[in-house]
Amino acid sequence: MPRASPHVSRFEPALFASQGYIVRKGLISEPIVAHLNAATEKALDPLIGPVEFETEVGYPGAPATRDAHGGDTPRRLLHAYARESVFADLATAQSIKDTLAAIMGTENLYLSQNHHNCVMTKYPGYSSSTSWHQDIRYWSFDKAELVSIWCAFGNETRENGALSVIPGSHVEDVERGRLDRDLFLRTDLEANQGLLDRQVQVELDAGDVMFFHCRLFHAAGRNESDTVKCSAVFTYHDRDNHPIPGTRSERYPSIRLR
Ligand SMILES: O=C(O)CCC(=O)C(=O)O
Repeated sequence: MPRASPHVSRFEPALFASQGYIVRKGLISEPIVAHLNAATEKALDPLIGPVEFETEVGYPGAPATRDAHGGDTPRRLLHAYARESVFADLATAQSIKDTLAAIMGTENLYLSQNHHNCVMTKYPGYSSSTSWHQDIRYWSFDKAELVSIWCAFGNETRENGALSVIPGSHVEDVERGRLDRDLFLRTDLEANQGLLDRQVQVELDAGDVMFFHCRLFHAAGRNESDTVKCSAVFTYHDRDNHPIPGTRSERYPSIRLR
């Protein structure tokens, strides 16, 4: 039984169970956010790898090739945990751990180093939009029971490409045929309109952290503002939920949260 924590209200686990996400406002303090932004700026100019470029995902709006105008636009600064201690400290912060323990119902928590574990960068002009999907498409684990955090380093609005979510979609049974080849929700199908009608925009302020279930459908638009939007994303699982051997989810060992 997870211990009671001053960081978590008693309503949040129930809210997470029904919605598939919660937002903890101002969980990360202003000085830490300033430090996260400074470390991110340092990693962006000159660009420090490993990086995923917009061209690699090929989502709507992404430049077609690395030679194209904007082709060198980063989408993710990968391996955030290993970059600078400020990122590792965020990923393992007590307030994050307490919230995860409350909503996942366990103290035996592990941070995956495989996929996510990044700073998402969304650039004006060259960023892509991300269609409706569940993050479980990236993962190969015994159970579809992983939780990610999304920590905003600045304000996230519809204009600069904030996330939208479909509350409660993490418990929906969505047949394979309702998803496309790449496991995005097919917006052309009548069968999906009811789900899509439930979408809500999640606007965040700097230091807010969204916790979301790996089966929650979410999407995001392009950045139509004139400044880059940055946010850290980390994913956690419980000790008894193992990555499938030989898959990308098993490539690097998970880090135990102490
Ligand atoms: O900011 C975005 O475009 C959304 C990213 C996202 O949902 C993902 O990479 O799983």
